[in-house]
Amino acid sequence: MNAQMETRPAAHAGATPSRSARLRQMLLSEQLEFIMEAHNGISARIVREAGFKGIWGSGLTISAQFGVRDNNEASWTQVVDMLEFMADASDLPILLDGDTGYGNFNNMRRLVRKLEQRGIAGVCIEDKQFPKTNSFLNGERQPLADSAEFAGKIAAGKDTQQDPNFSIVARVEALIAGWGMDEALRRAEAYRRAGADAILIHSKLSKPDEIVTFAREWAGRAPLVIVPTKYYSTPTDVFRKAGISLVIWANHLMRAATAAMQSVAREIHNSETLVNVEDQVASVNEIFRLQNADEYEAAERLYLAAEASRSAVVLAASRGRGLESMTADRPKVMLPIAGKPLLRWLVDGFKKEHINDITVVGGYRVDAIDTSGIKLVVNERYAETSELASLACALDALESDTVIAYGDLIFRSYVLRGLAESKADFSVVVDSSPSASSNLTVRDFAYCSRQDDRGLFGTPVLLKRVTSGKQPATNAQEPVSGRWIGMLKVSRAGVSRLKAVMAGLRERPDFDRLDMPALMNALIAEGVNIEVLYVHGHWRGVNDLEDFRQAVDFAHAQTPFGTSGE
Ligand code: SPV
Ligand code: MG
Repeated sequence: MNAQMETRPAAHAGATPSRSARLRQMLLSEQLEFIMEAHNGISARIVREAGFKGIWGSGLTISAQFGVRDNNEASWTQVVDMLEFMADASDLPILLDGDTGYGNFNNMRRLVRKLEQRGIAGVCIEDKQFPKTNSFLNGERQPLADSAEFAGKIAAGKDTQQDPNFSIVARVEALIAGWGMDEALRRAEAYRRAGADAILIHSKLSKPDEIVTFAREWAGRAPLVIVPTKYYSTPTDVFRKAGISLVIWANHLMRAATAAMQSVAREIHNSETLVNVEDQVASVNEIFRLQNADEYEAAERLYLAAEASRSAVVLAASRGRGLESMTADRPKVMLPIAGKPLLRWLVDGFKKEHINDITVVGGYRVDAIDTSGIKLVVNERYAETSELASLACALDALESDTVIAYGDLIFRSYVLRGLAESKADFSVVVDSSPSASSNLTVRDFAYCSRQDDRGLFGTPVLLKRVTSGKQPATNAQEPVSGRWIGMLKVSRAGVSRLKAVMAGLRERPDFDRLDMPALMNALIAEGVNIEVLYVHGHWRGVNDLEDFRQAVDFAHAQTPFGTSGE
């Protein structure tokens, strides 16, 4: 009526044997083997790291970690869900303590199917009645199952399993319930005949006498499994000599954790400080390690590369010429605009575009810069240097897609989004609105390969040069195309080119005076294409009091309900 008892694990040559094959091998091996209790994912991993070859999915300790009794108070699906975490956390074979099989032969069939689906290597069922009680609680009062009915349950399980190596261990409770040795042997033989792969003979005596006698009478008819919780002081060699196959250390991680938790909880409660326990508990890093946090980081680098590697450099070292009256105690980027500092507008804008790695180069009153959410580097020589000296302070850390921006910008979000999404190695935003280039007090005029006729959609436009200082007299041959707004995007591939050009510029005696236009012009001179994204307004830079006033108006227009602007 049942499937033939497998005697050889079906392992594939060369491959690691399956979990079920490994458990079967432990049952069949000549030497005494050991498995250790686990009750959740982390304890399963700890069992593996200690060197054990298998796990006991203890009914007692899985119940206990849920905070319920070992009386089938946790449902069998809750147990199986926990086993899945345990199997994921450790590649060891798990032998589930399946209590009574959670019902009759039919429940057993479903249990075996579900355990196989979740990679569990075997199940042990005991010949008591559902719902069971732990064997060490009033054992004599516990009714045993009818042995024929229980044999049918074993057979049903064996007939259901798909994997020939899945093991069913039959646990004999006759000694626990006080039914005597003969009944124990009779039941064990009935279960062996029904197809059990091994017999667990349980005893609650403090000496191993019962199990040694049983093993002698049993005489190796099938592998024997024991749980020496009560006869713990027995030298392990006694089990070896008795011919036991597998020892289950059934509850010791739960008991160890419980003692440690009680003592630490008490200590922290009483002392109202962590200082006394810090060296006695596992470090947070150890918990991360057991959770395999490193693997997550590696996967993040692999799969979130595009998102994770966007960065920005913000040039914010200057006090701000023309704004001296407002910048005695702070750099320009910390001036409040509609309720928050200029720099925060910029940082928030970057974060909205998933640019989270933001390096701000400070200089003047760097102490006043709000550093939340940014990395701050300092251009110590800010007073006698210009923009490229500040950029150089952040250059070494650059390796991903990077937006280099002036610190005094506010803009509509599409302006940055377009730049961040540009596929070109180098790209800039140029404002082609007439007002942008008509103010001759400003700087950074851009000359491009085509003027913005606002119908350029899809046609690439390249930057030819950018002038710092005042706009030269209008030249009919080369009209100004607009104003560079102060944002340069460099792709990951372009970063090494940028570094090489910067290295060349650093050789120049006037490096300390060079600004961003000088960098872009040097890139162009080296044959680099800088793509232009035209916008038509929708941004403000703050260079003087008038800019500041306009930026405040602009910022108010960007806030949903028009903040007070304080
Ligand atoms: C368990 O670990 O849940 C067991 C072993 O069944 S014992 O608690 O000894 O019954
Ligand atoms: Mg149990």
